[in-house]
Amino acid sequence: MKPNVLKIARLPDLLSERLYADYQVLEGSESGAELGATAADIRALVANGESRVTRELIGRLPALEVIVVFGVGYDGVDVQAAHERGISVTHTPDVLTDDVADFAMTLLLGIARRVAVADRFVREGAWADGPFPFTRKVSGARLGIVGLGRIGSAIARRALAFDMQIAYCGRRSRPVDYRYFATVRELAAEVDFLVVSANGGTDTHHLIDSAVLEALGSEGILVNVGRGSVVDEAALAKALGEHRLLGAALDVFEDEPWVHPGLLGLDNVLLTPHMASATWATRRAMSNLVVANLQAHFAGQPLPSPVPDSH
Ligand code: 8YV
Repeated sequence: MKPNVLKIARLPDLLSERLYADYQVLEGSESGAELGATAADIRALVANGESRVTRELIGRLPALEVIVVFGVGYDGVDVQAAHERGISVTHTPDVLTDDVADFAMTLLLGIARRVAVADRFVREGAWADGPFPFTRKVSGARLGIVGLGRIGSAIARRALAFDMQIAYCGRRSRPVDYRYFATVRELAAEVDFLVVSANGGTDTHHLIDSAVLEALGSEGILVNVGRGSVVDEAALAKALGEHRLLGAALDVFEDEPWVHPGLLGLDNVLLTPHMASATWATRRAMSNLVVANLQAHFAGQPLPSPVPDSH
């Protein structure tokens, strides 16, 4: 008999098709309220990086054995509640690192050189009336990275090719040549570009607040490819609207797909729909890793990419 799997997130068709082929798939919501008696037989839950898997949902699933996340971030999953019950949690690290780092540089260059605004300028015929205003130089500028994990380190490697001077902040200093700051505020005061590649969760909630934006200053640019919750979006919209910040480029938002209305009318902000890892190759690799984790679990084999106990 095929094991029962609960799917609570939108997943690429190529992954959904494989799940439907190998498992008895039920589609449900993050509350699980609609499941009724079917909840009793669910052995695996498939979510994505944005999903909320709460203690309540886990509590509704008495036979749950494994939670499989399609994404590297699992800040929405109550890992402690899962581990207390002996439920494993897996995610998809490494396979998306290059794409997210590539996209961070895309956003950084795109907002500094105002590519989206320049595109509109050409399309709207404004060029004939005069040249496009000058933009912000990237090569050689100072870059601050918030969260020097796998993705932050990959961003730093790319930025070195642009001769950027790299600094970072995080929970601890690492054995790297980049300058370390203990707080994000000190880091922001010393850089031209601040790139967020930090995890979400209570530790990093609104880490980028109005004080950090003020430290970054009116010549500073913010880029976020981590989690929307790390940035206080209302404070950011206000700072950008009052030109107390030069620009921001965001791929992630506090309440996706809702975007703070204060950001939508501004041309010093570049907005993309949480697409940093969304290339064909990487979504295929993430899908393969989800399938590999499920197969290993049901075969009693070690999981390829489990979430560690304390994170
Ligand atoms: C999403 C992400 O998971 O990996 C992560 O943590 O945020 C993304 O890759 C992806 O959008 C799937 O929903």
